[in-house]
Amino acid sequence: MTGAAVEAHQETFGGAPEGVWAAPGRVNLIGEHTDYNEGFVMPLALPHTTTATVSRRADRLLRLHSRDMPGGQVELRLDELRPRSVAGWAAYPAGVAWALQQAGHELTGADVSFSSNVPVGAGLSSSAALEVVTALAFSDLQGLGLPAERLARLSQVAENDFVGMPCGILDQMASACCDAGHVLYLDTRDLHRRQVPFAMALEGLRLLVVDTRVKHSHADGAYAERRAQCEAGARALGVGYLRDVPFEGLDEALARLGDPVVRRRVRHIVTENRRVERVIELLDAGRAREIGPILTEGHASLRDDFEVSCPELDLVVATATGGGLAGVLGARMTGGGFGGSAIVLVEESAAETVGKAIGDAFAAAGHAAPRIFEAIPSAGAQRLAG
Ligand code: GAF
Repeated sequence: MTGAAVEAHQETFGGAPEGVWAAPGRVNLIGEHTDYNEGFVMPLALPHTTTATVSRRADRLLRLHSRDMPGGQVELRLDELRPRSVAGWAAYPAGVAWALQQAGHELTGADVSFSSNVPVGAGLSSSAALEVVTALAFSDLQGLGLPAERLARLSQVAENDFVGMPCGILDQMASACCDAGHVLYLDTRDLHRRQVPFAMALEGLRLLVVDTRVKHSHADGAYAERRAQCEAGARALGVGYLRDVPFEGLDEALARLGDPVVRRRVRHIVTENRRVERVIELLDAGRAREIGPILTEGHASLRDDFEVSCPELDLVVATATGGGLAGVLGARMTGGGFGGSAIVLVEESAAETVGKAIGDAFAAAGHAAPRIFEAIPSAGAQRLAG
């Protein structure tokens, strides 16, 4: 991939790049919609990455090219970047350049060529991969030496303030900070984190990703609405964030909420944080097989209380966990929802049968065939060459 990326850079910009960087997509094992409530998440990086070949320029121009996106080269002036001034995929790297400058870091300009095999629109953080690879490359090339969590934070600022999507920090931290063979246990309040061994193959397990290939059009608006509902819940309960509502005090908290929708949203967040704690306890105790039912419970909460699932995601989970298949430990949607991907934890010996059953169920329901692959916990963002 590196050789082809270097060649593409040369063809596009007429000179060799100074380096090649990569940042991965992710799945989240558990802890969904908790990040903007200052709660807990547990992602793992995928082997799928976005690479960037970069060479510096001295004239404060940013020339961006993607081998996967139509439309050719995008040329921008660093001094003219303004929130929401760039459309399409280029908004993500441009937003990172803008966020770095807003934070007081000097950029001189750059030629950047991107290439990616992270599925786009699949809820697997292709946007975060694009942001984080840009942040790391610019930090390295401009000698900024920014630590991984700072790269993640600036990438989130780019997405929140430049692109205009009010996401939390789950995806950017996953792409910047994951380690191969591990899940990342992250407290989004202070970004305290711990790498937790997750060598499924050694335990005879497989984590399947099922990309439903659907993305419902209302996803962005509905995400912002969920966030606002959580903030309303926190205000009504007199806490800064829903993270501060203890699981033990949940019933009492729910009884104080008049709005049934807000009540459901609060219940999801508080129980989801508890589920992350239960999963981490089991993984720490070397009992990975037992996390399955907690994943499935998490799906029900996202479907019924948080209302961010969709028929295709529910079909994956129902088919996998409905009782007819041996070797399924648990399943849930992963990421923001309203389409995108689900994960299914299975015994290695059952992986093929389960994948086929899900494919058959999609065909029977008249849905396009899902894309199914194994989630191999992989490395976070890194410099590949140069
Ligand atoms: C999306 C967002 F970008 C994340 O910040 C997170 O909230 C996730 O949905 C849900 O857990 O991926």
